[in-house]
Amino acid sequence: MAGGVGQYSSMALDASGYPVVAYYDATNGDLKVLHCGSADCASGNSITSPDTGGDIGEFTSLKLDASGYPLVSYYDVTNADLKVMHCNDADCAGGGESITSPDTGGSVGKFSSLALDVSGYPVVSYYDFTNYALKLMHCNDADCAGNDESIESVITASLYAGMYTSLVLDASGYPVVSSYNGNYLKLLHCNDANCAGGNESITEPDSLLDAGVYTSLALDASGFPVVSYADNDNYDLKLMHCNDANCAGNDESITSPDTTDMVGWYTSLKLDASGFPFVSYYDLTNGDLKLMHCNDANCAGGDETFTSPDTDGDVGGNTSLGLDAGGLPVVSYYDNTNGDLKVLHCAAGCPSAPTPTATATAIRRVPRPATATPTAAATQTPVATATAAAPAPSATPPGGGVSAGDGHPGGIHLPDTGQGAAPAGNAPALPLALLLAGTLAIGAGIRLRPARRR
Ligand SMILES: [Ca+2]
Ligand SMILES: [Ca+2]
Ligand SMILES: [Ca+2]
Ligand SMILES: [Ca+2]
Repeated sequence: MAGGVGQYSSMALDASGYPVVAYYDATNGDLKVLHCGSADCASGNSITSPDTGGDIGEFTSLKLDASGYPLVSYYDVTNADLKVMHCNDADCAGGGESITSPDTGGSVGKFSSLALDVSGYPVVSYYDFTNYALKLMHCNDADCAGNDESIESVITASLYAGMYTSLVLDASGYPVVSSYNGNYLKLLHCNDANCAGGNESITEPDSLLDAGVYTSLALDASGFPVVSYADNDNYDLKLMHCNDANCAGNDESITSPDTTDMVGWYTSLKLDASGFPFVSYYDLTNGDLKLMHCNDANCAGGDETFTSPDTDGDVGGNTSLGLDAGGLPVVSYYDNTNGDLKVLHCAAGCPSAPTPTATATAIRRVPRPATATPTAAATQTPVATATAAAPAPSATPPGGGVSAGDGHPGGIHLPDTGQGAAPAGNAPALPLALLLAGTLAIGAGIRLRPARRR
């Protein structure tokens, strides 16, 4: 197991636009939660380890409830179970969080994706490794407590069904899930809130073999799916925009907007106010975080905007993207060189709507204190701040970070640094194991080409 903290990050922005990030502490095998004290995580950050039982915390997916309290789905490595945590405060601090294991049947819970229904009850898609199925859980309470949730095996017909799930609820509260079945991209649209009855719509809208890993799903204003994913045949970023709610008819718009080098892992997708995709992802060749902002709803025309806002070492794993109130991107991701969680808040220069402005950067390192106990909340302040040639605050775009000038557009912060970098040479022997791990072999994995499978 690689050391470090920050893998499997999943981020949401609170009502003030401050990032809240769930992630995995590989050094201690714990789930951690960062709640930033500012929009750029520059000060007042809270870092907690609310669940330290066994080796837990992979494959996190985080949403905030109506009170701003985190709900997180994640994987219990020790017991091979799905877990759900519902915090009773905005920081998951002080103990008393609800932590349940609502599905313990077989090896379940990898690749989880969480949404909340109109009552605030969790809906989670995830992978059943024992039965090679995509499962859908709909809880009948806000904590997924009582061992009485609705759990359905929805896609079971294909080998490895249910990897890389990304879940969104449609306007009726019915789940829509993108996933990968080991060969192809799958799009599930359920006709009820529980995906029950064995009568859901399941399509295979991209006929390209080995395209469909690292999916991230959003719905456009019509409820039609938009999905970013990686093409592991050509190692390109792909973008699908469906022309119907089910991605049916084999007539969707599918583009490969970034074909430079080997790119496209760890995608995270959001739509801007115009419905144009923003995608964060990993550049395998260069070990960089990349951002794409499309100038149309289909990312068509070969004229999208690309930036590499962080090229410092091998960075960009497990990206999770948000857009602030000004439409500017905020990204949590993993620094594989240093084994750290990083958060980028683009002040300017990142692909932003409507107009990128001057290059501006702030980099702060906020080391985790060596004395921190696993269960204690730690309020932290930056110990080093880089500021230079900062434009006037009034010139900073809405939600923009502090500005400085070392060439990186945007504010990059390290809210949680691990105790040592991930070891080199951790590439698994089997490419599929690489895919199942979901997070390994950043950089080192560029020569690992998943075998074609039929
Ligand atoms: Ca229940
Ligand atoms: Ca149904
Ligand atoms: Ca269609
Ligand atoms: Ca375009």
